[in-house]
Amino acid sequence: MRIALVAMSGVRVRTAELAALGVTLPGFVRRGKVIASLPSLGLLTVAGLTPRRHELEYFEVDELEDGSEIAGFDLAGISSFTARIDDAYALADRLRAGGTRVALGGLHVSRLPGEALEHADAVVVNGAEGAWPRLLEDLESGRLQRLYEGAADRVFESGLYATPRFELLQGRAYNRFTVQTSRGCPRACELCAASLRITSRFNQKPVEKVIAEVREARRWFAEPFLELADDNSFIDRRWSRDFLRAMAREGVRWFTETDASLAGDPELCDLLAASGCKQVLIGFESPRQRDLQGMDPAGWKRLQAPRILRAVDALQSRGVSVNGCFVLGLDGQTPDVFPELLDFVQRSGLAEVQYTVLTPFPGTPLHDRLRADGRLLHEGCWDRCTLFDVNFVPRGMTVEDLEAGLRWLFQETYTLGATWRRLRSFAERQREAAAAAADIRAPLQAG
Ligand code: B12
Repeated sequence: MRIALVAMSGVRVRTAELAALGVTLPGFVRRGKVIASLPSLGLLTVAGLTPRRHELEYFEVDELEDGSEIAGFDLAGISSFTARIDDAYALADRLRAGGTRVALGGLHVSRLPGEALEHADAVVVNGAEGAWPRLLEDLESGRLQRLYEGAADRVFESGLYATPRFELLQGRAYNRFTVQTSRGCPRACELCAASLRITSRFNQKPVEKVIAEVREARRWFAEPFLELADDNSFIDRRWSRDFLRAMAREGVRWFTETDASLAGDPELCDLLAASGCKQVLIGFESPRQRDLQGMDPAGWKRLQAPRILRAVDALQSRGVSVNGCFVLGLDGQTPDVFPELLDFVQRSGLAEVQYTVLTPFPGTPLHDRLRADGRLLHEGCWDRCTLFDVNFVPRGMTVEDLEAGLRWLFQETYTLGATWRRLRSFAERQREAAAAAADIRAPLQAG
């Protein structure tokens, strides 16, 4: 069969004032460009699970005029997050009208398969592992089912998992690629739409498998920057040490998402710096404990709040920059949060900062709670799930306060001067830390 794999790429913001700010503020534009240039690891994984007798082609939706380029295919597999699911459905409708069968997969449709089935011949929920090969067999033999349930557990085990097919990206201008080392996060924060919602437990890939994938990807990219497509990379400390030692030998520059707990482990921080890790993104959510009430079942994030400055320092003093993420619109927040947060960010020395709006993604406990309380503004308007558009009634301020506060924070934080000051101050620390990291790396590379 000829199969098209279509990634719903690009990042969108709906609110006009924010979209306008997005193209004028240097610090914002810079980050936007960086993140917009990632291929879809979900689809490359789907490709890996496709028997070689089938012919595959990879498309980024933003490179298409109207979808008519996807012609002569027996099947189109479309992957989308929530923010662009409406575009995915519209494309699926067009393709089906033209006679192409369509299968939809990914985080959004895994939560709402009924909605997705209105636009697809088949929907895959959970991971493609354990489902996609069956779907292809059924389609070939004329017995395509409507719903396929993929594995939600042990996804990385042989027999279920397949290495992503990075070679499909050949000839494309990506400067970054992703590799996944784990799926899920046990913290289970109320707002998080990450993959624990499609996995029944935390899944960890063996270190050798990760390194084999990094090497495979590097065959197709000249000087690549690696992003780990994880929800929280360093949950398992023994695995983390082995992984970081192995990465030090690969000589790759890389980035990942983690929680703040690794900062309390000096050996892990040293290994992180020596491993080539350039930046970690940490969802601190708020520096104020009162904002974090009920964030996660164990109250873990709340306990971390007073330790943020120490955590940032532990990592940045070793030359690993921290991208600190903060959420606005939490129930404990009143309008005084905006100046307080700005003051905190300025004192923190954070090299990068990201502010997002509390967002009720489908399938999250947050979505269900806000819905039950009648606090959702435009229910089912998924194109508002951008992390920047307000789609709920905040408790401690008005919607207008929240929107204005967010814009004000952007204007204060992402000017050329402020961005430059943050990066320059981190660059100094990075220079100071370089020698220490090299000393730790040398024996690891020799061994
Ligand atoms: C890398 C990443 C990005 C990259 C994506 C690059 C790309 N082209 O895919 C970039 C930086 C561009 C990005 C952008 C955004 N992201 Co993002 N991102 C991630 C991250 C960290 C990893 C995604 C990943 O590669 N996972 C690994 C793959 C293997 O998993 P997967 O995609 O789920 O695919 C598996 C299954 O879902 C299924 N599957 C997926 N697609 C298909 C298709 C078919 C046909 C089949 C059969 C199966 C199938 O099979 C795959 C293998 O098992 C996730 C966190 C996470 N846990 O996923 C957040 C995450 C996906 N992002 C999120 C968000 C909110 C965004 C933005 C809206 C933020 C913004 N405004 O900038 C945008 C949305 C852009 C858009 N076009 O919609 C949310 C999404 C929540 C949601 N329900 O939509 C997540 C979950 C983070 C979070 N915790 O909230 N992101």
